Amino acid sequence: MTNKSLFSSHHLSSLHRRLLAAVTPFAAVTLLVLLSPAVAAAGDLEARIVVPQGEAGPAVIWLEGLEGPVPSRDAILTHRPGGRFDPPVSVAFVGGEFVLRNEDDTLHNIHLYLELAYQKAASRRPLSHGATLYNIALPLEGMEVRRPIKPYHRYRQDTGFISVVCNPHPEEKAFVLAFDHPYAAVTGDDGMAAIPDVPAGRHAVRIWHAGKVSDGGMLEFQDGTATKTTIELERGS
Ligand SMILES: [Cu+2]
Repeated sequence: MTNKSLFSSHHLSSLHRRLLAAVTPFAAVTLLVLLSPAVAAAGDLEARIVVPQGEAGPAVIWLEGLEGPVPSRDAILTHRPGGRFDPPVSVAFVGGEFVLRNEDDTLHNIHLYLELAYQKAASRRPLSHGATLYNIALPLEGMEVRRPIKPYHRYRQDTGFISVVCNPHPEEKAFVLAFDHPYAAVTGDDGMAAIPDVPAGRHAVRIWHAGKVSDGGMLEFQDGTATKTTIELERGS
C-alpha cells in the first residue's frame, strides 16, 4: 500500500489526516493500524449452564462458524485406579495429541469412536458407537500412548462427538469434543465456563450435555466487554 492510498482512505477523519500529516510515513502506518476498526479487541464469554434437575456432569459450550488460532494443547485421558476415566468430558484441539494413560494396575483399553451421527440416522444397521478412531490397549500401570488429533476428528453436526469406552469394562465411558478453533470450553463443578477473546459480532452458541447437543441461540459480542449468559437446558433437549 502506498502512502497516497493510505491518506486517501475514506475511513480517516480529518483529525486522523492531520495526525498522519504530522508524522513520518513509517509512523503513519503504525498509527493507521492502531486506529483501524478492522483491528478489533475481543470480548470474553462467561457462561453458566444449568442442567435439568436430576442430571449431572459437565457440559461443553462452543461457538459455531468462527475461525481462530487453535490452541496447541494435548488432550489427556487417564484411566484412574478403579477404571474411572479422567476427565469424563473434555475438549480437544486439532493439531495436538491424545495422551492416553493407564494409572490402574490392571489391563484397560481406551477406544475412541467418532459417533457418525449421519450413519446412525441413515442406516438400518447403525453402528452402536460409530467408527473407531483409535483402539489402544494399556495393559500396564504407568503406560502412556500418544496419537494425533486429526482435522476430521473435530465436532460437526453430521459426524458428531467422540465417545470413549473401555472394551473390557463397558461401564467406563468418557466423551471428547474436538475443535479446530479456540472457542470451546468445559463447565466446572459450578456450571461455569469461560471462553476468552471472542471476536466481536453475533455468534451461534451450542451446548453438549450428557450425549446431546442443544442450540444455545445467538449471542452478541462487543470489543473489550465480557458477555455473560445463563443457559438452562431442558430435559431431553
Ligand atoms: Cu477399563
